[in-house]
Amino acid sequence: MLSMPLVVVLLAVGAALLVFLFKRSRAVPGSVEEGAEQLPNAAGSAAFVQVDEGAPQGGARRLTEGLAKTRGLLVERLDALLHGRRTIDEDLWKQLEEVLITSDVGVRTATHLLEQLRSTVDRDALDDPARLRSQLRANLQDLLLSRRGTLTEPEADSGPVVWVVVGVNGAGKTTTIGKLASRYVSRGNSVILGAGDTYRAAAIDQLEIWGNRAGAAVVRHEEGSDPAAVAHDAVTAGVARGADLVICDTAGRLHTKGELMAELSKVARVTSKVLEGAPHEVLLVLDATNGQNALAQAREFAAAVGVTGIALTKLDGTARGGMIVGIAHEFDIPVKLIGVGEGIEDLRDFEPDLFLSALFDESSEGFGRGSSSRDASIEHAVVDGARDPEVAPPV
Ligand SMILES: Nc1nc2c(ncn2[C@@H]2O[C@H](COP(=O)(O)OP(=O)(O)OP(=O)(O)O)[C@@H](O)[C@H]2O)c(=O)[nH]1
Ligand SMILES: [Mg+2]
Repeated sequence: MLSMPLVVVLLAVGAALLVFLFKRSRAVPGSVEEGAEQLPNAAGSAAFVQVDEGAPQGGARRLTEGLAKTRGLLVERLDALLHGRRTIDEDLWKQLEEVLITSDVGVRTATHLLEQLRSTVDRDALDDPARLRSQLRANLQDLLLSRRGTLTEPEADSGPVVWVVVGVNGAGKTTTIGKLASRYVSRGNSVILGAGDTYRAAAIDQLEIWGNRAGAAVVRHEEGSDPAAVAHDAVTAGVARGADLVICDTAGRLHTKGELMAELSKVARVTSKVLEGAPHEVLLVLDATNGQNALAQAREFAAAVGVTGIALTKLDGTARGGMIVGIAHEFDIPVKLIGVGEGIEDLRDFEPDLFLSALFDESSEGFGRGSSSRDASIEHAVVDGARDPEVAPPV
C-alpha cells in the first residue's frame, strides 16, 4: 500500500508532466515566444517581430507566405477563371482583363499584358485556355527580368559606397536601412548611418537604435538641423574611417511638395562633393500597400532626385503586390529589394524568378496555397501595434 503523502507527490508530478506536454503540443513554431526580437519602429518603441533564420528554404517559404494575399487576388482568381473552360472567347478576355486591372498591376500594364496574350493566341492558333496561365507567367518573367537590377554593393579596398534612402512618410525607409545595415555588417563590412531625418528627434533615435543593434556607427546632428549637413558629415566620416558603406536616412515627404523634393537633391549633391561618384544609389522606398499611388510617388521622386533603385516594402501585408509588375512596365527603375515582413531577415534582393515561383506557388511544399493558409506566425509576428497607422502615418 502507498502512503498518502507519496500518492499526493505522485499525483502532483503527473499533473506537472501533463501541463508540460500540453504546452509543448500547442507551441506554434516561429511564434512570438520563440526567437522573438525587439526591433525599433518609427515611434522609437519596440515591436516584437519574428526573426527568420534566413535559410534558403525558409526564405522561399517566407516569400510564398508573404505573397499569399497577392496570389489570392491575381493567380487564384485567374485559376478560378480558367478552370473547366474549353475555349478562349470574348467573355474570357473580358474577365481576364478585369482580373488583371483589379490586381493592381495598373490599367496600362493590364492592357499591355492582355494585348501580348491576344497576339500569342492569334500567332499560335492557341485554343487551350489553360495555356494562357503559363503564357502570362512567361510574359511576366520577361518583363521583370528586363528591368532586373542589383545594388551597387561595397567592394574591398575601394572606399565607401554611399546610398541615400528616400520616400514618403512611413514607407519603411528607416526599417529598410536598419535591415541593410545588419545585412552588410554581418557580411563583414563597416557601415555608417547618417541620421538625415532631422525633423523629429524620435526619428534620429530610431535610426540610432537600429545602428546599435546592427553594429553600425551613426552620425547624428541636433533635431531641426540641415539634413544635407548630416549627409556631408556621414560621408566624410565614411571616407576618413575607411568605411565600406554609408547609408543616409531622410525624412519622409510628400512627393508633391516641390521644396521638400529639392531638399533631397541637395542631400544627394552634397555627398558627391565629399566623394566623387556618390551617391552610388538613391533608393526609393515604396510601400506596396499604397498600390497605384506608389507609381505616382515613383514618378515624382525619380524626376527630383534620380532614383537608381526601388525597395518595395510591406508586400506581406497587402494584396496589391501586382504593382511590382506595373512598376517594371512603366519605369526604367529596377526594383532591387522587397520587404516581406518586419523581421530583420525579411528584406530580400528582388529575384524575378523566385518572386514568380512564390506568386504562382510552385514550391514543392505548396506553402501558402490559398490566401487563408498564411502561417499563423505572420499574424502573431506583430504584437505591439507596429502596423498601427498611428505609428508612422502616411501624409
Ligand atoms: N509588414 C511590414 N512592415 C514593414 C515593412 N517595412 C517596414 N515596415 C513597418 O512600417 C512602419 C514604418 O517604417 P519606418 O521604417 O519607420 O518608415 P519610414 O519611411 O522611415 O517613416 P518616416 O521616417 O516617418 O518617413 C514600421 O512599423 C515598420 O516596422 C515590411 O516589409 N513589412
Ligand atoms: Mg524614418
